[in-house]
Amino acid sequence: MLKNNRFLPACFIMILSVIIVSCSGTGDSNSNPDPVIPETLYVNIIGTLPHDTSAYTQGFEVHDGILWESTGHYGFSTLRKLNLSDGSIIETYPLPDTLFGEGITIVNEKIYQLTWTSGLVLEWDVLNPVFHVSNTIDTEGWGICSVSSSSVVTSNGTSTLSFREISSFDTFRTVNVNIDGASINLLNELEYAGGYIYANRYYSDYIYRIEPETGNVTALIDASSLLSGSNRINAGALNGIAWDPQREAFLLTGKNWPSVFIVTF
Ligand SMILES: [Ca+2]
Repeated sequence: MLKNNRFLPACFIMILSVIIVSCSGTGDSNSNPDPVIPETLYVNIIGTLPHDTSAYTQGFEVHDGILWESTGHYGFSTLRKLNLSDGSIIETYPLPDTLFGEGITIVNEKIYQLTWTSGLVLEWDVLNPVFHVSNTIDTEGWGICSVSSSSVVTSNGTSTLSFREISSFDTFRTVNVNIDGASINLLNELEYAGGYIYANRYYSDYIYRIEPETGNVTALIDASSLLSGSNRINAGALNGIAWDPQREAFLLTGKNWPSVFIVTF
């Protein structure tokens, strides 16, 4: 018995070493040289606006005092021009029944609207919203945000964000969005503000704050408090982030939500 007990510490260290090696050797954790543990932030509601509950929100962006929204579903997809002060609809621009609207972003007075599976990128003039197909992409269109006057970032429901030239929509760089090395998939609506990309994740009440250079998630924003129990009944997933520079706040909504929430994190 005494002899066996002498081996217990050595055996314990060996087993522990095997466990540590097993955990650290899994998949993506080794592929990120500088993983980050994200902080958790919470939404602070400073106001609300009404939101059309028939709007299956896919894209949300503020530009020059106007709130622009893209909605989805075949036969119901639209681009919408909304009053930033009271949330009312100024104008609705329907898409053909064959197109399923997705994310939008605005660059150089042009609105770029993704479509889900058709690969078509629609370009609208801000002052005269009539669209034409400006480009195509070879993947599903989910979310989009502009990160400079010449480039945008798109999501396609995976963990990959694609950086694209606005002129061609060709991809010149990708990042894998991750938390401490583990990939985060189902990335949806996007927004670029303060040097970070903010992303909705489909079916999640969290917004992910992402470092554009690395794909590291640096903050998890818990937005689960936005909808009360009764308001959740017919509401879909959180999906709509727009930075409002005048209010210095984010506007958040979701698919078929009754409200737009004006929040800080
Ligand atoms: Ca957005």
